[in-house]
Amino acid sequence: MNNSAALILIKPDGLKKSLTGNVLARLSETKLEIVAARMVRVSKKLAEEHYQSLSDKPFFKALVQYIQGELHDRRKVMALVYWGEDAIRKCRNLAGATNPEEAEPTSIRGSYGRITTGGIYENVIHVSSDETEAEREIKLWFTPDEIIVDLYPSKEIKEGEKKVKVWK
Ligand code: IDP
Ligand code: MG
Repeated sequence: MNNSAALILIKPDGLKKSLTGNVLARLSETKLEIVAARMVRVSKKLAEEHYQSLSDKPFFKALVQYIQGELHDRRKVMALVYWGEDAIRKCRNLAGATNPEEAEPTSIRGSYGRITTGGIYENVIHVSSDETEAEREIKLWFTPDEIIVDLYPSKEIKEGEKKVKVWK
């Protein structure tokens, strides 16, 4: 068994096109477990940190606007963590290639994605690319208490009166 976790984001174009149900139905084919889910209003800081490895690309600024929902008047994304055997590979296969025109037609991106006239790849979902990226991304989008299994080491700290868990 090679269990892994993958961060999935239903991007603002997916939400605007009412594709949430379709995307979740496709992902359920994997038989993986959803271990976290929440709607997130994406700050510029979160967007830039999420896509930090692409910061030198010419499309970076547009990409940050896209994931923040500024191009779709939907200032939110749905963030989920899928967990189980080969989660990353299975979810990326279902998502299809980054460029929706090159993605397999039956994949999520092939079915629902498009390239805008401005050249942005609107490809409906994000899926972590490998285990290192998945860990970095999941820790960015979720606190330990928002995930129902112990994926990564965490520790308790005192915040005023109450104790909260943070990533170690
Ligand atoms: P991935 O989402 O398939 O892992 P990445 O290379 O990590 O692909 O790129 C992140 C996102 O940036 C893509 O999903 C897409 O929305 C956008 N993107 C990547 N490459 C291009 C490009 O060449 N032109 C326009 N947008 C791009
Ligand atoms: Mg990527």
